[in-house]
This record gives sequence, C-alpha cells and structure tokens, in this order.
Amino acid sequence: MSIVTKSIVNADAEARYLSPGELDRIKAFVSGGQQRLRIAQVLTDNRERLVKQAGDSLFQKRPDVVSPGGNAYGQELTATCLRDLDYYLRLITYGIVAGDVTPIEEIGIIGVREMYKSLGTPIDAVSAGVAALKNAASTLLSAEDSAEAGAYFDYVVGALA
Ligand SMILES: CCC1=C(C)/C(=C/C2=NC(=C\c3[nH]c(/C=C4\NC(=O)[C@H](C)[C@H]4CC)c(C)c3CCC(=O)O)/C(CCC(=O)O)=C2C)NC1=O
Repeated sequence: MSIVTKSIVNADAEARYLSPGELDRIKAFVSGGQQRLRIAQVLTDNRERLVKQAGDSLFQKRPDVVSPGGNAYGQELTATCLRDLDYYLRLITYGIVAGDVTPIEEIGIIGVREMYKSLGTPIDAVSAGVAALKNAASTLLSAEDSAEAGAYFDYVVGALA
C-alpha cells in the first residue's frame, strides 16, 4: 500500500481529515515521484542485463551453487535461479514506485525462508544474488538514484540473509 492509501485508510478509520504530519509525508512521497519513476524505468529497461550480470557475479562468488550437487546445477536449474533474481528485481521496482517495501514483503518475503528451505536452496546465496543486482544497478544510476534504490535492494538482502 502506498503512503497515500495508507494515510487515507487511517484517517477515515477515525473520520478525520489528513493530519499535517500525514500531508507532509504525502508531500515528500509526491515530490520524490519523478525520481522513483525514473529509477524504476531504468531498472525495467535493463532487467535482462542486470540479471545476467548479477548471476555471473554470484556464480563466481558461490561456485558451489552451480557445481554438481549444487541447488542451481545444470542449465534448467541455473535458469530457475536467474528467474528468481528477475522476480526480486521486479518486486524491487514495485517497492520503488510505491515508495514502500510492503509490496516486496507481501509478495516475496513472507514465507520465503520456509520455501527455500524445502527446496534446498541456500537462502544466503539468494541474498548475495540480490546484493549483486544492487551492484549492477548502481553502475546504471546516478549516485543519488543509487542511494534511493539501494534502500529497497538492502531491504531484500537483509530479509533473506
Ligand atoms: C515473485 C515471488 C516468487 C519467488 C521469490 C519464487 C521463488 C521460487 N523459486 C523456486 C525454485 C528455485 N529457486 C532456485 C534459485 C536458486 N538456487 C540457488 O542455488 C541460487 C542461490 C538461487 C538463485 C539466486 C532454484 C535453483 C530453484 C529450483 C529448485 C528445484 O526445482 O530443485 C520456486 C519453486 C517452484 C519453481 O521452480 O518455480 C519458487 C516458488 N516464486 C515466486 O512466485
């Protein structure tokens, strides 16, 4: 839920107007809108190369995952692993547009630890993959945009660590 929806739901639950604090937070959300949309656009346009770069970097750091016996060993499972990185990049663009990590949390964090455990997927390596996505993204963004986007990548990295 974006800050706009959230504030309206909270205010209406008490049948009151939006408070000065709520209006300030909405103002900050709106004035950062151009930046967030610009970042989401760059990440969306470059998703294929970002996922490829992050995968290359992850498999260099964690050769075990793509070695015999590794969870992502073999063409098919490696492709599934890259697909998961693409999923997380997509969720991160949702969070950036919403200005809120809640969509990322609801779609891609809650329950995921148990899921990866049952698949035998090392979750710390998924986290390292998202950190590699962040690095790749930072090469395409200005310092200011990298810092804004970085918070959403860091949220996922931390939640999966
Ligand atoms: C949008 C929210 C969402 C997420 C996050 C998601 C993840 C997800 N990853 C899966 C599998 C998988 N995920 C991986 C990923 C990896 N293995 C590794 O060793 C690497 C560290 C890592 C890549 C970074 C692999 C290899 C599988 C297949 C495992 C198997 O079938 O044995 C599966 C099992 C079903 C399937 O194969 O599609 C799910 C549900 N699905 C979703 O809908």
